[in-house]
Amino acid sequence: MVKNIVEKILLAHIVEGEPAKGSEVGMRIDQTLTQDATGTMAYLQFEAMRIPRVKTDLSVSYVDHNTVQVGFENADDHNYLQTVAAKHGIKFSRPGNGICHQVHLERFGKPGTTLIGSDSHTTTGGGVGQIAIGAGGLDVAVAMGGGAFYITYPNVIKVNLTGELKPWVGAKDVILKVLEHLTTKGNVGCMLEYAGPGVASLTVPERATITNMGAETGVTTSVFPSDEETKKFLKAQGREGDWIELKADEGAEYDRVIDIDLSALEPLAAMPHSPGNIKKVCELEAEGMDVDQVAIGSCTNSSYVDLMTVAKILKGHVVATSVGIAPGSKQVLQMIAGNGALSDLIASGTRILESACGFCIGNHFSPSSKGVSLRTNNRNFEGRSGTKDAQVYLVSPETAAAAAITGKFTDPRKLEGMGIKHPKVEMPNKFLIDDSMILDPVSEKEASKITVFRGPNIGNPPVNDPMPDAIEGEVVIKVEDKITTDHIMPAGSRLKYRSNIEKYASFVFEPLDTTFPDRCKANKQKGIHNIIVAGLSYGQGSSREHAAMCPMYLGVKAVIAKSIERIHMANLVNFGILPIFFENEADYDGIAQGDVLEIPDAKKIIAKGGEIYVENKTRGKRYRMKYDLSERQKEIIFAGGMLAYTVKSG
Ligand code: MIC
Ligand code: SF4
Repeated sequence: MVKNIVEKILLAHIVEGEPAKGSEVGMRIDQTLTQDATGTMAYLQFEAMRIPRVKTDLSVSYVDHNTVQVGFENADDHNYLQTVAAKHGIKFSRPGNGICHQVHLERFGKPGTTLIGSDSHTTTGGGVGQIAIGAGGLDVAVAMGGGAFYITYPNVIKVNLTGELKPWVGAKDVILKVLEHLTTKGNVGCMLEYAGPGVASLTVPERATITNMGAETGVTTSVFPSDEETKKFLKAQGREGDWIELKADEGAEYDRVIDIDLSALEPLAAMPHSPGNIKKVCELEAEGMDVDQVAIGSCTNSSYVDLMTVAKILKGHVVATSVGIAPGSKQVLQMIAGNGALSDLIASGTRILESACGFCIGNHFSPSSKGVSLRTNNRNFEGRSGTKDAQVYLVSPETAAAAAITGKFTDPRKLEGMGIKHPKVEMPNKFLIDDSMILDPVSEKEASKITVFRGPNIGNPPVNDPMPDAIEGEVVIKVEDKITTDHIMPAGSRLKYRSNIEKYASFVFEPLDTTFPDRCKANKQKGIHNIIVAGLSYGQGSSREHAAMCPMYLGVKAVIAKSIERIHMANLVNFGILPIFFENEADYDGIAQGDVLEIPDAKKIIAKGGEIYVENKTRGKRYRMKYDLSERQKEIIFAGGMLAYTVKSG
């Protein structure tokens, strides 16, 4: 059979279900990764499964999100993560070693394998030819225990690349172009496969920028072939032995093809407040906009070549605005320190930030009020930067550096006219390899000697009751289209409560309605079910399972939406919240916050696969609904969530 790359990797890993487009398949997972903000819950859930040692080929726990801090919470979490990793066979990447996706690509990503991670940008691994997928922490815990990971067998979209990038145009501009084609909604259940003669001209770190931000389209993941460039990268990382060739067979089929001519691309930007809001940088320049802040880094654009490019552009200039740079990993930071580029950056007045997520997750370096911030990361959701009215634009390192010099939105191609030549930075033939910040776990024999550290911030994962026969309750909130997990469960200054669900739950929907948690709690006490009504693409963005776990803790029993994004949908199921959809989207308009809704016999009907209706008791209306749940997912919801289900089914 003639196969594309996605099919090749998936077919070699499917352990359950039929590989038919749209149906659920379970796949074997070779590698897992977690980061600290989602990791504590993932490991608490793993511990609850009572499996002594991970069963994957490789599991790595990274600390990169909650690093800067006031108070004891983050440091306590780090201690928990380090000890739990040592005990259960997991490698531990210490704080300071870098952002999980950057470090994983450098040191562990392996073509032809499967990786899931409790972070939506795990897709970065596609740059090295992995099927790498973001998932909720509980799914990662199950995979660490040797369980399958379930996805919808995908439609595969081929992104056919021709030509070569012109100077001043970067990999970021490629993915922004893809976002212009695909937008941020309507791509659930698809995977992107890059192909065509243009692929060979992109290095692995450039490919990883593209697969990283593919997450913003809502596809399950994106993958590049594994070719001579991949071999070159792995060799430079001292891992040539991990290389295999991976290419689509001649005549392989795809569900859709998107053509992108790299030579025709121009510098692009994603405008506030969505990564899919694309405009040409030259048009924004024409508006004469002042830039208040530039932030360079994040898992999208913080590779060695990215930072060297910026350093060369800034060399000999003093920045005209506030500029922060966060190198993606210790490897990158040490290399630019060793060759003098860091010194050039410091001389230019840039503020050197830690090798961590930092500004991207909004836990420091927030812009000024209404400030225009140009950032090289992947998300510009409203308020995510920590400043509610900031205007965040997502751009390439080249465009960010141009603004750093001029203090205005500037097409980087204009720098030539200012005497700044395009710096052609090559990927090094040898990276600086030093894994001393990655701790190995102790042997199985020694594991009993390790005591897992639990600070006062670490609570037990909450448990849910089995699903009630009927759902009857109040619409506690009605939200619009494209509500992100940053709206549902804000990060930034609230991040340090990720391990303390009782506390963190008091911030659910904080950016939209601060009364939400108290209203939910009052209903819960009275035995009234809480119901969320949402528009299109509900739960976009991150993989944080807290966006399902905390609403569950507050007594939310159902989300009624026009559509729900993949990872959030899986998280709702994992925490026993029923996701159902309007058969007729116009019915959304007829429901208001405060309405009393009933889904009679919900459990019985869903078990049988029958037709389901929501009755609006307040308005005397009845709406036809649909659901898309596999038999496995139904069982999980009936049990009250994955933890209860896993324990029940042994
Ligand atoms: C993000 O970029 O939104 C995060 C923070 O990395 C999240 C994970 C989290 O919320 O902890 C993600 O992308 O999944
Ligand atoms: Fe960290 Fe930002 Fe990447 Fe999320 S998107 S993993 S917060 S750098």
